[in-house]
Amino acid sequence: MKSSGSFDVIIVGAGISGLYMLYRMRQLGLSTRVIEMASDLGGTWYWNRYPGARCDTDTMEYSYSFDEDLQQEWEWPERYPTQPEILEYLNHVADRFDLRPHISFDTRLEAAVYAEATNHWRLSTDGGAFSAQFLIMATGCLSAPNIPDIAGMDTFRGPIYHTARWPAEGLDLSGLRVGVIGTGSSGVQAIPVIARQAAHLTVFQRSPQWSIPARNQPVDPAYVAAVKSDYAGFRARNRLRPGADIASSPVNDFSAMSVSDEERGRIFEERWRQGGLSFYNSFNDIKLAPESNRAVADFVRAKIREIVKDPAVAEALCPDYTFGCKRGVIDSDYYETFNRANVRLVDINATPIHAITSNGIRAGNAEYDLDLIVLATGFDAMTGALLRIDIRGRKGLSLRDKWAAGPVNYLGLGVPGFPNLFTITGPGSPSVLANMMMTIEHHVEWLSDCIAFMVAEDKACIEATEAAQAAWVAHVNEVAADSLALTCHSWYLGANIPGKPRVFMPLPGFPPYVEKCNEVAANGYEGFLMS
Ligand code: FAD
Ligand code: N01
Repeated sequence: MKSSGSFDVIIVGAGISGLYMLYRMRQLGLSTRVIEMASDLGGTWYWNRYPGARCDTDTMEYSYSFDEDLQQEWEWPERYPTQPEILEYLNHVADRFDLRPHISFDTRLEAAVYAEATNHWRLSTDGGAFSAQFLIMATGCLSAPNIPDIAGMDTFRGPIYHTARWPAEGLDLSGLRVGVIGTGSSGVQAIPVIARQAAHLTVFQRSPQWSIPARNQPVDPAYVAAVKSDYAGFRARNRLRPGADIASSPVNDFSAMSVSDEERGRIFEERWRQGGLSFYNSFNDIKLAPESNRAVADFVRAKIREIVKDPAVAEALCPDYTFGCKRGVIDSDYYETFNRANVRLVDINATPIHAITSNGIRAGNAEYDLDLIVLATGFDAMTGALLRIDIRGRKGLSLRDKWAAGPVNYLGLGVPGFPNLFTITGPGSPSVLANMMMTIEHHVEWLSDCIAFMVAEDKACIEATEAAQAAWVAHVNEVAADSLALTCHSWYLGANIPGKPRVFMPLPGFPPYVEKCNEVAANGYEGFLMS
């Protein structure tokens, strides 16, 4: 339903964040509308329908925790939920809590302007005009697709699909020669499935990937029963972890270098067999200490060489950059796929892509004939969705100008100069470095409490102060400075987008962040001015 009008609260985006925010605002009795550019709800799980798309957080952890009956009743079949299963779950949540009637689909927010005289945001969309006292951006951290600018793209005679814009009706790839550009999480999930469906697959790899076996399997009923016997306690324990996840596989709280070579190898093997992102918790310093990092990197490279039969292909698949400096990746048969006769790897560092032609892709001196091209090229992460909207705060201040040298804000939630505007999972918060179900719930609950406080105290306007922003940005930079994630090219740093400022955008460490947010609220929303 398209519509327009004036509301207490407008939420942009109907993904996991927007749906829960809507639920909380309706509980407060505020008139609320969600505007969503897609034709249906689900956000990430609506858009990413590529073959093999699924979550890499364990199912018992990647679901809402706010409603005990919901979490007790919902059943997940496997260790990692698939895209259709998560979409079905989100539709169930929307129906269960009667959220759908309050969402305007096919409505893209193009511009938002703060009107000082009325303390309202005026919104222009491709559907109609809206206004609201509070504007909540639930537009997603990984929602603005990165479409690379490759010469000749419009000359290709077949279709080109980005993984996050896959046709809803699906695609029959049988008999086709497919090219995939990109080997991040999306590419690594899609490549083995496409290889099984297509006549031939060519993978264009810019950076080789560190990937750990997912070891997907049916969920163990005994494990589910144990979690459900105290789901609240399980969630509480998760929230105490830096990544708000993997309660089932704790961090070994000692250095990789504190044990013998033999013991280190045994622990890596054990975690490799268990599979999943818990491999990153094999020791407490593999992402921090160079020597421990070298040990884990050598272990994974040895695994790649063991799995991939052609030594030249194996070498091309072995990364030489810091293990864990990009977002962790897990796979089902990724490296094994390169043993298939119908799969070819093209190292585009050695032979760069020059152009897309009518027949395929020209890289180095070769032309690869293709029927369909897949762009698994990721996202303009964390800031992309926000900056694609023309957002103007006090005195016409533009968010694009304010963030020209990189995003700055307070707690990842509010930006000085932009009153009554909040970002869920904004840069400067731990969002993408943790189980996002937990980081989203935390932001939504903090924001609803803040708005409830304002209603109770008869306050109409809230705005982060410049001083609070300056201290917060300094804090984020200081915490991130220790991270090996600063040492390589990744979307955390904006390095995947030509011209984007190189700033480490997320804040490592969920529990101390929650503590800080609690403290701010307990001190009457310290660092924000309310009037
Ligand atoms: P989104 O789901 O991105 O929703 C944002 C919504 O805003 C979208 O529907 C979009 O259409 C809408 N929107 C944006 N701009 C506008 C506009 N201008 N006007 C109107 N609407 C707009 N996280 C994990 O913790 N674990 C995982 O295993 C995991 N797997 C992932 C797998 C994939 C393929 C991807 C891409 C991400 C994954 N993530 C994972 C991160 C994931 O994005 C979050 O877990 C979560 O789904 C984000 O929800 P959200 O509602 O904040 O944002
Ligand atoms: O995107 P990416 P993604 N020419 O940016 C390459 C979440 N997620 O969609 O590394 C050629 O990671 C690029 O190369 P390089 C998760 O948080 C989770 O895969 O920049 N190549 C890289 O190989 C994840 O981190 C799941 O050198 C180009 C790839 O494209 C995030 O979403 C599944 C290029 C992009 O990798 C993003 O993942 C999917 C160009 N011009 C996504 N531009 C789960 O399993 C980019 N590349 C949970």
